Amino acid sequence: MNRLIVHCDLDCFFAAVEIRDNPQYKDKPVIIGADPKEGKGRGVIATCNYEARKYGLHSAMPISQAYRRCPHGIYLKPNGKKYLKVSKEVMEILENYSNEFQRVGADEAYLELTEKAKNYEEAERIAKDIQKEVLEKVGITISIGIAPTKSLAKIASDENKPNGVTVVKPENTSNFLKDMDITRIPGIGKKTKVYFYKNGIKKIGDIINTPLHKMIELFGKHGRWIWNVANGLDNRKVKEFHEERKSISAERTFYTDTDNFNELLSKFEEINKKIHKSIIKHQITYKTVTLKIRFEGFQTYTRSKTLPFHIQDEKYVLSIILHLFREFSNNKKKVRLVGVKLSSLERNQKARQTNLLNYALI
Ligand code: TTP
Ligand code: MG
Repeated sequence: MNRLIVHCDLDCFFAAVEIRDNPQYKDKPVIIGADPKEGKGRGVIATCNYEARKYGLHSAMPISQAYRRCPHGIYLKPNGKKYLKVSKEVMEILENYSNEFQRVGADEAYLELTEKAKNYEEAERIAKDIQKEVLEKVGITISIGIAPTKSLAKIASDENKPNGVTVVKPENTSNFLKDMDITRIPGIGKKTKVYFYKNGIKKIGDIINTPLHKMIELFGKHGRWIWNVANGLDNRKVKEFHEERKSISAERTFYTDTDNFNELLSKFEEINKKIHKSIIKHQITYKTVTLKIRFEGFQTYTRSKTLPFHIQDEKYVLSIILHLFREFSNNKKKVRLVGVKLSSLERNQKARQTNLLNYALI
């Protein structure tokens, strides 16, 4: 089935925010980064607007070099706090457009519209709505790519910057890619490209025309990955939270060790409530519930229960925890610490509501 993946990337993000707040800079080259100190400054450019890019300026260029090329530019120090706030505002808008949302860094995000949009035309209309809403509410522009895979959507969002929408339908993929320099593939930078160039691979079309086994022979695993990208093969899902996030947990230590059941119960309730606040906010579901318990003398135990499906249910988790806790109820020692961990996380899954049948599964 054809997927509809949208990649959004703010245009010259830091510079755009400064221009929004200082409209007098609008048509001037604006450079955000280290202080140029009239050409003697150290450090680099964080970003610059498109006007400054006309002078060959770009991110990571030494600021002294930038100053030589563009001494009349407006040089500003970054204001990280402000950009973080703007980034949050933009992400709040974007995540309303799909339940399958993945933020990447401060100014990029993926949305999966496969379920939501009937076809590429509808996805394009949604992309234009996104641009309009971001501009109206936040005051900066965003470029958007729509394609059947994440890597193609990212390449597409970069195609018509600033303020562009680029649609790459599955049947147009190789036409869209074939004349591009290989550095347009995310992950191939100026340094890595040399190796590919040496082997006669300069354009993405060269990758498409090389058999997979040859790419693997020449470039190993990396060769397989870029061959897949170039051929529109990339199954990665759009996730709503970072892949590194494997679990959500919390624990509490008692002021004084205890064996009072009511005290233990209220601690479990407190921890469980705290975790679920975050779980609900991020629309996460889980399959595994783990109890952690530490007795006086530092003996620590964990016990887990994995369910056959993902759920999001605070009461149900508490009942599992109490069930797991039963094993320790005859322990003569007092409890020093209790913890709860929820893992095997997933997002965008409809959480099953608890019913009596679920309880029977404990
Ligand atoms: P990018 O999206 O790479 O750049 P950009 O948004 O400024 O420009 P474009 O229109 O090409 O997307 O990065 C987003 C922000 O991250 C950028 O505004 C500044 C910051 N950044 C750095 O601080 N250092 C860097 O080397 C890069 C690449 C970005
Ligand atoms: Mg950007």
